[in-house]
Amino acid sequence: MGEFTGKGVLVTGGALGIGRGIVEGFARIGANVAIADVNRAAAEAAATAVTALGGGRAIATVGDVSSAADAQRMVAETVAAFGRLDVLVNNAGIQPAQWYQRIEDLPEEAWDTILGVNLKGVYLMSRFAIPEIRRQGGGAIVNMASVQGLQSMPGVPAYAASKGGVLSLTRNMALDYARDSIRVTAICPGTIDSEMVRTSARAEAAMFGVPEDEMIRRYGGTHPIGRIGTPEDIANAAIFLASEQASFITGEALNVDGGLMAVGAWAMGAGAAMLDEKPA
Ligand code: BMA
Repeated sequence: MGEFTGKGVLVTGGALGIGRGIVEGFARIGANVAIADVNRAAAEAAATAVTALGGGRAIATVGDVSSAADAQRMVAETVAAFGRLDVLVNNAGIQPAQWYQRIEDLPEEAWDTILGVNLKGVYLMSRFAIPEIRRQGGGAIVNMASVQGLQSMPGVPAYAASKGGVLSLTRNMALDYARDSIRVTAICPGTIDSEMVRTSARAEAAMFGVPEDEMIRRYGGTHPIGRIGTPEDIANAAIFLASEQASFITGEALNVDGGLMAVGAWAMGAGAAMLDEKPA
């Protein structure tokens, strides 16, 4: 029996990609996991598949994290199903490829939508989850930021701003809830093999006239470790940060990026090709 057996975990954007990896990771170690997602079909399919793994139970709770009413209901449904909420993973995030634009061209709707999910969603879900976590005597919130919150790639102003905001909000929440025994941390993933990145790869592959897998290979080449990450890479970090082993860590962000932030801007240019040529 591990520390997460029977605990309640809520993962936003839990049906696909990084979120799905985190859901599976927690379920395998015995946690009951609520899969919060806008995509009902994907959330329900994920809940069935994850429950079949034989660890903790998974349920689907459908809604939009940028809506206060949905956020409140998704937290309530989680507590109704599991009787408790110990860990919130604010993972839901969007980087819509049709809005890869500089701010002069970026429609206001894009700004509001992206900030709504990626940043306001963290505020809303946390707002409703915190009283429930406090009721258990404490717990953890893990926010999905990005290396884009520390540097930026071109053409994603709203996304980059939202991720910088998530890092600031993480520090603030860590302070405000430290004495409630609620630790708040963030993860900055590099490029991860997720639906979000695949959509982006397809759009860029069409732009450069190369196959999608070639784009993925190129993304991998910019990471010193020589590949993009997997949802499991992020799930392992999220489980650690939520666990007792991280009991003295709060307000901190962990890069899980194959060395991308260590190499920095060098990876953008000739560096990427040089990394590719070097023996591993
Ligand atoms: C993520 C997304 C990806 C990108 C990765 C590394 O947050 O922005 O499109 O590849 O960061 O920069």
